Amino acid sequence: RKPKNMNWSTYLERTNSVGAPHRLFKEPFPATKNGFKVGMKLEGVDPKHQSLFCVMTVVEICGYRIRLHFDGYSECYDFWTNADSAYIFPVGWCEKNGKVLQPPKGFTTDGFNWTNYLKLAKATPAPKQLFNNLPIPPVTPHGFRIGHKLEAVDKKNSTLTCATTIVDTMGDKILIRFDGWEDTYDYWCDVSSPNIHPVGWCEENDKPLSPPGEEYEKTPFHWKDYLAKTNTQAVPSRFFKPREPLGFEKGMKLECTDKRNPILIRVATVADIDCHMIRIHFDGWDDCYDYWVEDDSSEIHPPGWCHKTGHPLSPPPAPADLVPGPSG
Ligand code: MLY
Repeated sequence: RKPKNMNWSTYLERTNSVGAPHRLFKEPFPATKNGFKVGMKLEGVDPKHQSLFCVMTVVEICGYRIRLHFDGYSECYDFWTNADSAYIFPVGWCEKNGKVLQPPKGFTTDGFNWTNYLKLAKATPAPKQLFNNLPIPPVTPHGFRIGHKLEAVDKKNSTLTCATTIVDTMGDKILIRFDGWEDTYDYWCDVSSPNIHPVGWCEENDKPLSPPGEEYEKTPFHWKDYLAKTNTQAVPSRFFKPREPLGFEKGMKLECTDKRNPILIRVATVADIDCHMIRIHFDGWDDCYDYWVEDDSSEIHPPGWCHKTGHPLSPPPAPADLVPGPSG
């Protein structure tokens, strides 16, 4: 038996709730079809190790989403992303844009070359016109420069604001690295991200700053000395123009990827709001599965997104007393 399509209007009526309005989404529904095909190769940022640009292959398509595989690596690293991801690029993009491309497993950076590799693998590169979200150089320079320092939220430990350095840029995005820590905490963000602040922001706002590395666990940390010692500059504070929260409200319903099983998109509710962060509750599931996402996350969509893009939507599980017993 095929599961019935979730009927949003009936569900909103029955639960006496509203869907998240379209104006809260940068692009409520994709304007183009997902043109990727299984087997196409491309370059992309490793979501778990964001300083790395890697060789990837499209291995599955579902609605407007694609599953990407790292060439030569275990499929346990595969991940799902939207077809309009800002973190995927056509073959050759890294070379053109001065980024180091991590070759497939088994190749050295010097020994890898796309032309030979595509021939060898008898594979096709994903056509350039499929990438509709490539970084564009900002018209007016945003002022965020590689090597300059700032304070930033550690997204893996979101209570911490830390001393960080810009280690890469593309378009209006910067790559943040945590001073004194491995690059596994690195993340890309917009220059307008509410997660980044000028040097001195914590002090001004009476918030603790996580200092860079162990040597500052005993001696107090002062930006002025640290900048002098490391011979670096702070990003001038005039360049910080954090965006406003988008305006989600408690109780609004939406569709959200389940990060524990990312093939699934589920019916969800905004359970709580804290500035630009929203707590996602999956309808019909225990609160223990709730988690926080940024309000501009590409993992949340207005009601109807799955239907419009041809993706299954996992409805709330039926309450136990409505599930037919073994006898039907
Ligand atoms: N308890 C965690 C905290 C790590 C924080 C790293 N940030 C600051 C980049 C740990 O030690 O792994």
